[in-house]
Parts: sequence; structure tokens; C-alpha cells
Amino acid sequence: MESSKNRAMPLPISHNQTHHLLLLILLIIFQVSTCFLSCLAQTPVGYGYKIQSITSHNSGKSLTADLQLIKKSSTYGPDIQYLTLTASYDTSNRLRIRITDAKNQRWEVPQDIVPRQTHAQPQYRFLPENHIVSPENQFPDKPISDLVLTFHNTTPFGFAVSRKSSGETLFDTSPDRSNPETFLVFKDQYLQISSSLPKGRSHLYGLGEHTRKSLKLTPNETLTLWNADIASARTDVNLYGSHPFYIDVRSPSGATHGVLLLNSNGMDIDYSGERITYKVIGGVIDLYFFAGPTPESVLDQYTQLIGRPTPMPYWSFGFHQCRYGYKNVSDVEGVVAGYAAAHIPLEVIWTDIDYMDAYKDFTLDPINFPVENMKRFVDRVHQNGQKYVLIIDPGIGVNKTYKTYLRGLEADVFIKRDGVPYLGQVWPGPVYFPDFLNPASESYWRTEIKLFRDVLPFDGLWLDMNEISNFITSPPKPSSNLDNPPYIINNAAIRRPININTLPATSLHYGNVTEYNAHNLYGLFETKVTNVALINVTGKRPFILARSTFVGSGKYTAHWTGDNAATWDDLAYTIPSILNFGIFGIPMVGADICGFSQNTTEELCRRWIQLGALYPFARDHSEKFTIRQELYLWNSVAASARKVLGLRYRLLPTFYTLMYQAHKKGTPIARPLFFSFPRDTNTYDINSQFLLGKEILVSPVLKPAAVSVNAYFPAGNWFDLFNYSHSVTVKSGQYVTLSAPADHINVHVREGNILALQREALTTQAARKTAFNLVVISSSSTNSTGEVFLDDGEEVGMGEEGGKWSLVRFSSVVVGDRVSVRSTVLNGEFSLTQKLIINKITLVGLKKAKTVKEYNLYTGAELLPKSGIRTSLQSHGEFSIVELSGLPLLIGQEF
Ligand code: MIG
Repeated sequence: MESSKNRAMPLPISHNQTHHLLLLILLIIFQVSTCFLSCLAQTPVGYGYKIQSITSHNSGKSLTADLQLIKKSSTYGPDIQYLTLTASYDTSNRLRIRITDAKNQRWEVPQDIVPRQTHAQPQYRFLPENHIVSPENQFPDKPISDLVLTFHNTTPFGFAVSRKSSGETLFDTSPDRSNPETFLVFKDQYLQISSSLPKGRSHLYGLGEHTRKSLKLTPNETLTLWNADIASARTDVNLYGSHPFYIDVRSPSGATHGVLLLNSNGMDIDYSGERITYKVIGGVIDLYFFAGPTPESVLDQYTQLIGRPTPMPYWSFGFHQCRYGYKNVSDVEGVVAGYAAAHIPLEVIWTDIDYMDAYKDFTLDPINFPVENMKRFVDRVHQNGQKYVLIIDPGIGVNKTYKTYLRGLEADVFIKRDGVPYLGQVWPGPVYFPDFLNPASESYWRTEIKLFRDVLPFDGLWLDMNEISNFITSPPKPSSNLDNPPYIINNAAIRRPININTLPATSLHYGNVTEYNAHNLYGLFETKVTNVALINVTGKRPFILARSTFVGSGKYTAHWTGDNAATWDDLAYTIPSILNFGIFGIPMVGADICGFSQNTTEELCRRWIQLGALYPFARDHSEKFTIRQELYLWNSVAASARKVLGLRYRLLPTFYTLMYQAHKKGTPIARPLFFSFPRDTNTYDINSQFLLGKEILVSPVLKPAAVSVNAYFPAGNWFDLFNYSHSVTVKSGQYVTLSAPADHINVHVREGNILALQREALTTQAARKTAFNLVVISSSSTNSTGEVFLDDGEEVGMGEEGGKWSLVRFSSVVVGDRVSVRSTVLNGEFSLTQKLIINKITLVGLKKAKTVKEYNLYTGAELLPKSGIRTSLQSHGEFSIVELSGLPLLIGQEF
């Protein structure tokens, strides 16, 4: 990080020099020590642009500005002299500002990844000097949006995006003339754009993938985006995915907007606290501003552009067990049996690369995982109502007896360099990598998946190593400015050359797209092709877990946070990581429970399953040479697992309904507290708690030997989901010390909610057959509401026309001494055919109830005891809990 002050400096590495890691580190140190004196004298990276003309089109919905370079600079290559800036309102809450070369087409994120309005190939027009520009040029003249664009007719020019309703400036590129880092720079391999931010009032979240202590960005950090196989146990370095998207919550109002730089090239993003500066090594500047003004509406607007999160199968919300290093079929069978014997729910058993024959995709190790035994194993898993997922790596072993390889050659689908497939090295030894940008890869991959699935009926695919990870580094081409770009991003936090342990930037994808441009997209394309293939082969909703992601990956896949370590720190960092992926539009996300690398401990694993059971995606996974960590191996871990997974399974309808909401509106399943309490500024800095949905608050223990937790509660009455008679009442947000004995995690739901719970079971299939308990958390200040979405859990679409599904809303009002509960059925089809019933209503949070009588809401008549409904009343402090059981309510019928 110390070197980040001098980022604009070109590193004095000649282009034809071999990039030696050690040499590079030495150079950086040298640079740090010498730059202090010389930096001020250094030639600026650029001098900015001035506006030549502005033309409005489309009755004010879009405009074009012609920009002209003010003065040439040679740092990081020659400037592009004429630029076109296009501003357009794609929707009333989305403003797009795109700046590119006026004369030549440049690389952009492909349309099939993020479909967007195309702008005609920019046409350069000569207009007389000073042709236009009124002093303060506002766009549009007649507002169609809360977002207003203003040009500053200064030299260099700048633009600002502000909110019409409040006058608040959201983004302002007006250069600070004393700081050339704030100028707009546009060169072939170096783009720079910088915005000031109101210090102390702007709170940024996003810009990943990194492991971070703090969810909120902290001043003076550089966020580098370049997909790399770097263990997520390392903090503050670029990891597996790239998401140049942030949300900005403004205090004290909590008004939130989002900003996406849609660009797939490597970049550094400097955040000072008062400024955000993008330094990008290619592509175009394509900025999208999402008006919000709530965090939820920003996510709705963001996923409207990049694609809604794909629905996940119902079973994928069960508990998963995996390990790198399972020895053979009976080892894995033993794990399934171990869970059953311990009565711990196990939904999905996984195998890592161990199952393969010499690490070749779509093969089985004939000795340890022979096909007949594997078939029998998977059949038995399926008979138990469980599922099986296996790993696939992108590298295809180069081996003349290997059919998948031969068919790949035949179809000519591998990534090339110098006209021949690029030869990398991964687990199988020498490999070629399928080019998922090549349309021919679709039928190739589909065929491989189908052939293998005909042998072994797996239920989902785990896509690892797709950064792309490469065990070797091929020498750069000495004369290539792709292999040796002039600006060196802070890859691996040591300005490591971009080619290290991946494909050289000069490798070529379909359509002559360079790896330099497409590198960050590979994982996304692999998940896209795999998703389509799985739908085609199975006819069902696919389950894919991918390590490498990009903007829009949520359309195809779930994600796990990669190689963490079995440490207390890493346990804590899983919360910011998971919350970030919700913000990136990938709500189905989890971290390796109990830790991947290093030996876990009983206590850590116990606390980890307590938290992990409430991750959207819950999987225990570990590295080969660590101790085993299946949950049944320690009594205390097993007991905690039964308790917390019990809660998870009771909450399955809630998780699944949150999936539905994510799929329709982009709202994350796991959310930062500020999502629901944006006006409570204390929530902006919380890293150790999160919300499931709107108002289920998870407050885990993250420290060894702790038996209490200091948890923040936004204003309201909160009820413990394990025991409704334990409640927390805070008039305004405050920290509360909660007891957290060894086997307990604090999970509270706020007043005003209605949860449709089911019973716990050992599989999701069994849990789905149980009757519902409608838990109504009453509030004297607001009506209570909730909803439940149900379908068969595996039809490809979710809640779509023609599908079989149910959506039921519940509401409850307290009037005087009466509480009414009613349902509205938006679609009853699925739940009626399943005859799903609510047999219990639990009223929580009632004030001082003494007796209970039931009335028919429509007739007003008191229900007689012979109705078969039993009631019970229990009081605790100022609240009472009333239970009505033995109810005959069909969930698909309004009551
Ligand atoms: O080179 O497949 O992140 O989950 O167990 C390591 C073996 C490859 C990295 C994944 C990890 C997986 C491991 N893989």
C-alpha cells in the first residue's frame, strides 16, 4: 500500500525486458524512495480535454459532446486527440456517459454480456473552435430523471452528475488543477477519470473482488481489478472476479446511488476518501449512474441493466459438504453416512478434483472412483433425496487418448497464441483452454457435459480455476505492448505483470479478441455456456458454482469466496465478502465453512457453522492436507449444526422467497444493515452483522472464547428466532450485549414482519412436506407483512408466466385488543396442487394479552372450540406469544 501514493509513475521497465518478479519488487521499493523528490517534477500523465461542441438529440434524452485534447503528454503512450462523449438516459433512473475515441472503434464489453443500447460508430465532426457551450450546460433541459448532468465549461472541462431533488452532487470530474491525477486522460492503454466526493458524507461499498476487513471502503486504498487465482485468505488484493461497481450512501439522508464503469480491462481504482480515480488499461469509459434513491432500488436498477440473478434450485439452499482430498468412493459414502448417523441435515455431497482420472475433466479415476461404484453411490444419494455436485476445471489435458481433448481440437475451440492453441499447465499437466467466447464452444461443452452426465447423473457443476489459473507463466512477446503494457496495475498488490500465472495478454479468443481485453470475462463466459448447456441437457434449473465472476455473472451462477483460511480473522471477513457479492448482483454466495486452508479447531468450526448456516450458500469445504472437518466429527459442532441448520431449514421458505425477490428485483439475500436502515448512519460501518432479507438480523460470535456479543440493533422490538420470548427493545439504534453461549448464535427478527416457516428435516425435500407455521411479529407502530414464494424448486424459470408457482402475501393489523391476519393469494396454483397448509399461527410481540378468542374476520363471529383450533398464551415481560394450532388453512387459498 505504501507505493500507492506514486501510482501515476511509470515504472522504468523497458518493454523488452523480461518481467522478473524480484526485479519488479526492487524497482517498486526504489521508486517509493526516490519518487518523493522527483514526483512533482514529473510530466503529468495528461492535460485533460476541452469541449468543442455539444449537440442534443432525441428531444433531450441524449447528447454528444466533441472533446479535444488540450496538450500532448507521452507518459503511458500518446493521447487520443479527439473524443466523443455521449450522454443518454436509458431509463429515467439510469444515466449513461460514454467517452471514447472519436475516430476509431475500441474494445468494449460484448453486447451479449450486458445488452445495451448501441451508439452508432462515433463520427468525428470538425466544428469551429468555441462553436458552443453555454457557461453551465445542463442536461436535459426538461428533466426526465432525478439525475442531472452538468458540463463545466472550463479548461480542462469536467462534468458533474447531481440529484435534482436535493441538489446533491453525486459525481464530479471537474479537475483540480494542482493535481494532474484528476484530469481526464485517454490513451490507447491508459484511461483515467476522477471524481471528487463529499468527504465524510459519501460512503462507498463495492468494487471487488477483494477480501476486506471493512465492508465500507476506507480512505487511501487502491482497488485493483484483474482476475487472479490468489487465495482469498489474503486481504486487499485483487482476487478471482472483477466488479467495477459501487454504491454510494450519502449521510445523513441515506440517499443512495450506484455507479458502474462497464469495462473489462485491468484497472486500479484509487479511493482517497475525497476522490475516486479510475486508472484503466484499455477499453472505453462507459459510466452508468443509477439514481436509487434507496440501496434496494439501486440494486433493482443495476440488475435491470446487467441481468437479474438466476434462480437457484430449492435444494441448493440445503447444507453442502465438500473436501479436497476425499480418497475414494467409500470415503465419500462414509461422509454421507456420518451425517445421517449424527442427524445433521446433509443435502449435497461434493467431490473435488480427486474423482478424476489424472485430473482430466469428464473422466473418473478407475482405481479410487470407478464408474460402477460412483453410479451406485450417486443413485443412493438420490434415493436419500440428496444431490451430488462435482468440480470441472477449464484446462483440457493435452493427451492423444483423451476424447474431450480430441473433440476440442476437432471443433477448433481452444484459445490460441501465434495461431496454435495456447499451451498452459494445470492439474492434468499440459492443457489447452476452451474459448468460451467462441460460439462453437457451446455445442462442444454441451456434448461433453451430456456424455459425462449420461454416465454419472450429477446435479450441478462447480467451475474452479477460471481466472484463468495457469501454473506456468509464458514469456511475454518482447515487442508487444499487450504483454508489456505501459501502465502496470497493482496486480497481486506488488504490481506483478498481468501475465503471471494466467494466459499471456497476447493470446487470442474468437474474433481476434485479445486476452488483454477479455481476461476478466473468461469465468463469466464459461458460466454462461455451462448454464445454457445444463438447461439443454437436464431440462431443469441449473446449479453452477463459479470462482471467477464479472459484471452480470449473477445471471448464470452462484459464487463462493475461494480459498480462505481456518482463522478467526477469515471467519469475520466472510461477512463483508458475502455482502459485497449481494451488491454485485450475485446473491447466492457463501464462504468455505470451517475454513479451507490450515487446520480448523472445534471452537472455530462450531462458530463457523453457526454463521455459515445463515450464508445464502452454505458449504463446508477444506484443503487436502488439513484435518478433516465434517460437522459430525466433534460433538459440540454437531450439536450446534443441528440447532442452526435446524433454523436454516425452518427458514427455507424465507431463503427461497428471498431468492425469488432477488431474481425479480435484484435485492440481495444477505444484506448490509444500511439496506433496511439507510437513515441510521451507525449502520454504515457494521462489518460483523448482516440481515437476511429485510429484517432478520444475524449477530454471530467472531472471537475465540467469547460467550457474549456486542450487537447493534436499529430502533424497534426484535425477537430471538430460537426463542420468541427473548426480545431486545431499543428506542433508537444502539449496541446491546447479548449472551452467546457456545452453542448459540443470535438471530432476531424485527416487529412488523411475517415469516412463513416450515419444520426442520434432514433434507429440503422432507422439510418441504411439513406444514407451515405463520409467525406474525406484531407491531403497535406498523402493520406486519410478509410473503412466500413456492414452486417445485427446479423448473427453469422462477415465477414466470406459464410456470407452476405460488405467491402469497400476508398482512396483520393490530386494532385495539384485536389482531387480524389475512392472506392475499397472487397465484395459488402450485401450493394448491401440493395441498400445502398452514397449521399454526404464532403471534409474537403482542402487548399484554390476557385471554385469547378467535373470530372469523369476515363474519365477526367467534370461532367455537369445536373448530379444532387450540390456543396457547404465554407472556414474557411486556410481550405475549399466542399460538393457534390445529389450523386447516390452505396456503393457496385466501383467508
Ligand atoms: O489449485 O480443486 O479454490 O476450492 O479445493 C487449487 C482443488 C484448485 C482451488 C479451489 C479449491 C479447490 C482446489 N482448487
